[in-house]
Amino acid sequence: MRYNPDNCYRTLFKRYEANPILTCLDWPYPVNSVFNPGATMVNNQYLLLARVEDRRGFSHLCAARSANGLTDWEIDRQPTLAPWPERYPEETWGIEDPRVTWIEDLGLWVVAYTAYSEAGPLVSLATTKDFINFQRHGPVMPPEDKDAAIFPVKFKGRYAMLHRPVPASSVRKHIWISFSPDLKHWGDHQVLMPARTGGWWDANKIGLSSPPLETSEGWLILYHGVRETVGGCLYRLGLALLDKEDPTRVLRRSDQWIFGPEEPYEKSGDVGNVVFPCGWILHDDDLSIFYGGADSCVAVAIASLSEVLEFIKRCPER
Ligand code: BMA
Repeated sequence: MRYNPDNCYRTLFKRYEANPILTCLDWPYPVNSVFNPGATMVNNQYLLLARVEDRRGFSHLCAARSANGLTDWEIDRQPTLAPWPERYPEETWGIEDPRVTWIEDLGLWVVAYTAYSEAGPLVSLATTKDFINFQRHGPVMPPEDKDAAIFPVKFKGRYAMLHRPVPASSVRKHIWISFSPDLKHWGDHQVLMPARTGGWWDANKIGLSSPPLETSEGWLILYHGVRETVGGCLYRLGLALLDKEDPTRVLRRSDQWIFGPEEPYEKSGDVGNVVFPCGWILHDDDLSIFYGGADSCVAVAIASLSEVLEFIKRCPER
């Protein structure tokens, strides 16, 4: 396959000039780092549910709210959702990387997060109606599995979830889709989008970034590809499009990454060369991704959704 310069992205997502928007210095209590936030709108405010790493190395989730999604963040004075290992032993080493989905049917947000158990990372769910009180639903995927998010609607009466299991017997780690009648019991597991092989930027290991976004063209998927190099891993982002009625069908997938570590706050930090969004918010035509930079801070980049859709429609069919 040839490289097609006509379909090179220029800059789809433009960084906010005052990035990063949140760091550990903004936190009302001592923490090591603040990154990989889930995102949603609550009462007309942007709400980021950030992963916050304490100085033991364990993470919890903490909410930050702002009217414009850029400045004047009000941060909860204490952890919003803290690991509860006494009751939920899978949370022994913390909870990480929340993806937040509003489920109209239930009148609830579902938070899919990584629980870091002694047996490895796994997927847990919690629901909330206010980001103050949460109901835990416990683990829904055994270890090792992470990068999960729920679709906001049901398909033929079933919820659907994207996630990324890690098989012991293969170096390749793909994005899977699974279905559930009740958010608790999951089945019909299948590979949705495989990691590529060889020299590709997204060879061997990929994972969902933000939750699937419903658009006029289908479900827009933002995912990360992890490239292993002699200098360490590079986390970059690609796009895909799924059929609106049948999310097991991948319609398009970008050959090129569309966003990668370029700025100092993305290239250096606790884990350098990482951009890692767990949420995005659409406002009119503005699509904002909220992402962790180098496992240390939170930043935002904004694209025009219509340009993103124009781009993905020019990407190869699957
Ligand atoms: C992944 C997750 C992310 C993290 C990334 C880079 O496996 O743990 O939370 O940002 O690695 O360290």
